Amino acid sequence: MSESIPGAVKKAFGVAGSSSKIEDLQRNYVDPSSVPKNGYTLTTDHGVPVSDTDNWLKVTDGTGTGPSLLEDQIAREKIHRFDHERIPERVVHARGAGAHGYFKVYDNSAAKYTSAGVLTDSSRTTPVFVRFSTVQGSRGSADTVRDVRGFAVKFYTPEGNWDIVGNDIPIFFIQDAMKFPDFVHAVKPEPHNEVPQGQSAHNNFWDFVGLQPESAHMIMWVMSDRGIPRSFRMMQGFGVNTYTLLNQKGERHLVKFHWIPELGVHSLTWDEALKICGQDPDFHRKDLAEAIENGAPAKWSFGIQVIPESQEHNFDFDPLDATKVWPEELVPLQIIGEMVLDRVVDEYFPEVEQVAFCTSHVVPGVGFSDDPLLQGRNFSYFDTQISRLGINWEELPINRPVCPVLNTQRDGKSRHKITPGEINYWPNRKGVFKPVPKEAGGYYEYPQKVQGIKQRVRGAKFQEHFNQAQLFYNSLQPYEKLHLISAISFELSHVEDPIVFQTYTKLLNNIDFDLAKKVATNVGGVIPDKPARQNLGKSTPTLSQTYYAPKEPTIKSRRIAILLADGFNLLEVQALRAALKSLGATSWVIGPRRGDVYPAGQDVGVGKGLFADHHYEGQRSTMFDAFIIPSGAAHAQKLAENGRTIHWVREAFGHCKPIGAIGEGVAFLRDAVMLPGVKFASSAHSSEVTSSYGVVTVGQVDPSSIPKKLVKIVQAD
Ligand code: HDE
Repeated sequence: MSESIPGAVKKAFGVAGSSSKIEDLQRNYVDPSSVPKNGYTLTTDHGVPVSDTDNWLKVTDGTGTGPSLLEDQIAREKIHRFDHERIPERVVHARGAGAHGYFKVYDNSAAKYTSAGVLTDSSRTTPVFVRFSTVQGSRGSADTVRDVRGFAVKFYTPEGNWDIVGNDIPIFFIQDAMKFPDFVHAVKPEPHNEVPQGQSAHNNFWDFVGLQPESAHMIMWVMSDRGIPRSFRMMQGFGVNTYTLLNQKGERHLVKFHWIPELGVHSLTWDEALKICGQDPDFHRKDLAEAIENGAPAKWSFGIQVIPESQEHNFDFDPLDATKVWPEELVPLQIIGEMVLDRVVDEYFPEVEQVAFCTSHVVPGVGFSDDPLLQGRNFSYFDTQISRLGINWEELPINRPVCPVLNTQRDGKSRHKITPGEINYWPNRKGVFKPVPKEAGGYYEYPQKVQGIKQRVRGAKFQEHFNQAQLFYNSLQPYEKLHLISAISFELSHVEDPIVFQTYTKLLNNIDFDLAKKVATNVGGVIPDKPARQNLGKSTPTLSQTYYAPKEPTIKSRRIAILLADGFNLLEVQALRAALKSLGATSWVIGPRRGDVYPAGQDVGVGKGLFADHHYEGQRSTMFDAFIIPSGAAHAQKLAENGRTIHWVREAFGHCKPIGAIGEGVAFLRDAVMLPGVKFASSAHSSEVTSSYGVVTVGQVDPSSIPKKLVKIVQAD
């Protein structure tokens, strides 16, 4: 490849993040830098060279104005194409971001459960494409809203595509797929005024979930910090539904799929989430790309929880009920592999918008269960892809498998493939399109015995809705409980109809008395005088996101700001940046202007200062995980005279961010910012002071040691 090839195309043809799927996609890449053989640089869609793409054909009298002519087929083509650029957005999960990567299993330990090569063959590297999404908002909504996040993974295996269409929360709002349209209508903007966008804080949603107690457990999760993740890269993923694994011996196990992020599970604070919605609505989308492009691929370990079919009825919950978790002390999680996302997309629409997932897409060795939510999903996804993309959606580059697709299915709108030969049926005289026996790897259904009465009913254990909602609540850290109480209170405060917020505050009393009292007091609901149900006091550590902190604290891929004014200490800042880089963090200089900021003792002049990435108004403290104020008398004085920089620090402190300061930077914190509850030693050059709010101030120390101190605190965030 020549050096002149632009970045996007070079990436496409280069080795980074290459896989059989990337090579497959390259077949469709357009290389804008390669001059076509005919020498044309701009053509119509039918390849005819275009001499003017700016002026519609007109009749003029020489002045250049006059009626435009409909006969201009080149202008018409351009407008026609534009008019049809949009396709229907996804009815849910409309807003998303995606990346390419790979999946590997560590060994063949899952072979006792499944014959699927993707889960048992450790010599394989399976290409994947992952799309993360919010659920409620439309395609143009903000990333950091309170919502469930979609976590959909497409594995391109030699046995065909396998999709785990999951979420960042292990359970769901409803038990039976037939309720899905009601649920989605209730949570989406209300029909009379299309309000609200990107949130569930409204009458209809809380009306529905108040009358639908099976949602109680999911409400606890989505109102917890899980609903406002710091990053897609710091979320767990779950298949949610119960699938099955089928082994070589023909034995079947129930299974749940889990993804655990290498960086731990972290959230924004609600105040940050609200502000980022306005400051940078693409925060999560950009975070994913920024980390990958800065050499910090996103990584998850992959685990399975397995229940032998014979033990399906041994629990006090039904393992086929998607509103329940399988507590890990009852069904241990077995980590068997990992997934890495190491390559950003090159064009959003053909990759992220056109990718289409189906829960029904499984490979031999993986199957379905009678989970009534999954059964309905297996119908719904294929159906929705037809309306979004057309019946030949599986031929689109991002969706097509890396293995051959051979069958008698033909025609339909926008058929792409040309299949030579006169045979399009089976059986046929030539023996083509011959079914593959199961012994040779053909997909087959487990011979499940089914008998019974046709009825519209739910299982007996599906009727219990509060035990696990309570288990989840009890498992949270005290501060997580406070966040949850604030979140429900925020939402119910936006509910105007008293019937709705009163119903919900009553319902909460089935989960926990204290929770119900606090929320009811905040929102003017029904304050209970005694618990509606006893709190059984059960908890399990794996439900709190604090459980997933990485063994070794890390600052990798975190955004650290260095707050500067003219007159700062340059050597110190250089040492800091080098130390941050070596720990895998990115550092950003925030100064009075985007451009040169001048260190102490340095003349003002072009190229003589340190380049600031943003000015104080350009990026707020909410965009960073931690920040540092270096020393320098003039710089500290200027920061102290500026209301915005003082606000910067106070705001970050309010969000419990680690703050590092050196020398006069400490004095700025102590004298100008005046953080409540933080005690400083008397000298400006004090030794380290750490407050419970996560502030670390550092006096006369080696600046390169600060990032390591920040690591611990960022981690606890
Ligand atoms: Fe979905 N869901 N869903 N869902 N879902 C869709 O399919 C549906 C459910 C999930 O990035 C739609 O392609 C039904 C649970 C994700 O492209 C649609 C039911 C879970 C995505 C659909 C559910 C999910 C979707 C809309 C109840 C977590 C985005 C566009 C039975 C395990 C995939 C589309 C992407 C998308 C139907 C419930 C996750 C309409 C009927 C539970 C991550 O087909």
